[in-house]
Amino acid sequence: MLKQSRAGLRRFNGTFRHISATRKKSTYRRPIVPLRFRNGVIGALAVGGIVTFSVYYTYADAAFHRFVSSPLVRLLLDAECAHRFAIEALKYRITPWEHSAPPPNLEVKVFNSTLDSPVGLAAGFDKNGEAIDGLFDLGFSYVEIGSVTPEPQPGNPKPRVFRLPEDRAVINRYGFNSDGAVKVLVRLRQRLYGYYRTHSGIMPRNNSLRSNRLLAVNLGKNKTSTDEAADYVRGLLTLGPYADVVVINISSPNTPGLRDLQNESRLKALLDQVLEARSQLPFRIPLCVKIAPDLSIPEVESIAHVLRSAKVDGVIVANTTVARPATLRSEPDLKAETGGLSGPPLKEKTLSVLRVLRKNIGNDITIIGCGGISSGKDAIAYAKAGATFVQLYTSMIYGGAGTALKIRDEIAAELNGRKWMDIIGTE
Ligand SMILES: Cc1cc2nc3c(=O)[nH]c(=O)nc-3n(C[C@H](O)[C@H](O)[C@H](O)COP(=O)(O)O)c2cc1C
Ligand SMILES: *[C@@H]1O[C@H](CO)[C@@H](O)[C@H](O)[C@H]1NC(C)=O
Ligand SMILES: *[C@@H]1O[C@H](CO)[C@@H](O)[C@H](O)[C@H]1NC(C)=O
Ligand SMILES: *[C@@H]1O[C@H](CO)[C@@H](O)[C@H](O)[C@H]1NC(C)=O
Ligand SMILES: *[C@@H]1O[C@H](CO)[C@@H](O)[C@H](O)[C@H]1NC(C)=O
Ligand SMILES: *[C@@H]1O[C@H](CO)[C@@H](O)[C@H](O)[C@H]1NC(C)=O
Ligand SMILES: CC(=O)N[C@H]1CO[C@H](CO)[C@@H](O)[C@@H]1O
Repeated sequence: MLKQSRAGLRRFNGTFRHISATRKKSTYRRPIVPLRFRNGVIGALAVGGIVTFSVYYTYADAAFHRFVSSPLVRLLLDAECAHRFAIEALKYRITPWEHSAPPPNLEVKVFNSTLDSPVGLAAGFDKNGEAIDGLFDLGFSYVEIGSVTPEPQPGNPKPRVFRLPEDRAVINRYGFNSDGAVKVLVRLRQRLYGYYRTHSGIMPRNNSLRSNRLLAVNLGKNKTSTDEAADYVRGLLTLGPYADVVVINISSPNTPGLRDLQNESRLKALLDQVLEARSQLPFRIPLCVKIAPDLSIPEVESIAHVLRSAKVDGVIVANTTVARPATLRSEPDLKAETGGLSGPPLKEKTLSVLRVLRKNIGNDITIIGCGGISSGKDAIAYAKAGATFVQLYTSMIYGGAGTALKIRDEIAAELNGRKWMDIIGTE
């Protein structure tokens, strides 16, 4: 039957017969030894290629990560899946790492500690403390996990994160999805036990478990909570012992009521309660406050006044913005999504809030710059405006795994031998 139909096909299509005949002929003629030899060469080249590529892959600043893997992830996955994928990859350490230490002129003295570079990761990327070591490996000198809420909560319905590629920006309304403080506590303790096991019971001097690096925990409040101070106190007492810095949030458009905290008397009462709780911890842990960029000059002045009198250790300027700058180039539908906007369109606004704050808050309180930083020049602009070091998030969404190192190298090039500490507040 089959033979018959094949013959029919041959009769029907002369070209087919011709091709199959040539193919058969050439295969028969190929001598067996050169074929093996050829396969051996191909095999050796393939193994060599895989080994070379594997080594190349481990370099976080390799062009591959910036121009191939990161765009590919953005092409294939929506914003939240890409985020989840990145966390999983960092958790299982299949991500690249830094192969050289930063130059000594990038050192930052802050919170009675030293950071080996001024480039940190902002809150919201590793919300549940799953990928801390992978993130330090990427070259961040400071990693802020969270926001962690006291109880687990799911956040807003999906979709809740949107990329605005034309603006290299992001809009998110995650709404503080969190595993909750207890689960994060378990992860932080497991990480610490891992350190004890591999370092024969040596007590680490800090919770980053790295030389000249700091681990911060950003605390949030539950959506349904009626007492934000109680939520922050609970977070501080639970997670504070496992952090080098604690950050509390006094701005959020997605958590009802949080923006109201940016009011002098309520803010003072909140900070007093949190600082009182801090005194119960065995170590004095630096406490920072994170503010929104959507503040008028009088509001910033009043916040500066409260933070100064409460004696917080630092201020992170700033969170995402609820505003939509006129310069946005993305489609109207996309721009209109509810949520906080992050990335370069935020930078000028944040810088101007930072300048007003710096002028009003005195020199004892550290300012950490955050918002739209995607180059060494941006980081230096923040330092000149008064930031002791900087954090980023959105530029890593577009720049991939090598972003921290790229910015670190660009800062070193811009500084041209000067010390980072010498340019702070010089504008
Ligand atoms: C997807 C996403 C989630 C975020 N989640 C949090 C959060 O949980 N807590 C927080 O304090 N800030 C959060 N942020 C704000 C960032 O920490 C940062 O302040 C802001 O994005 C500005 O920096 P950037 O322009 O470098 O991203 C989030 C930002 C993004 C883009
Ligand atoms: C740094 O140390 C000094 C002196 O011990 C102390 O007064 C100050 O509060 C510390 N600062 C921080 C941020 O811990
Ligand atoms: C943090 O602790 C580790 C482990 O003890 C230590 O090597 C490192 O120098 C410490 N880093 C800072 C910034 O204190
Ligand atoms: C923490 O602050 C960030 C930014 O200010 C905000 O997005 C987030 O909702 C806050 N989280 C909580 C739980 O308050
Ligand atoms: C602070 O950041 C969080 C996370 O992006 C966001 O939900 C919140 O709206 C921001 N708060 C502002 C812009 O006041
Ligand atoms: C701040 O809050 C207090 C108490 O809720 C209120 O009386 C006061 O008017 C508020 N101030 C501003 C500037 O909103
Ligand atoms: C302390 C507190 O307010 N906890 C709340 C946190 O959020 C969950 C879920 O939204 C609530 O069930 C808790 O009561």
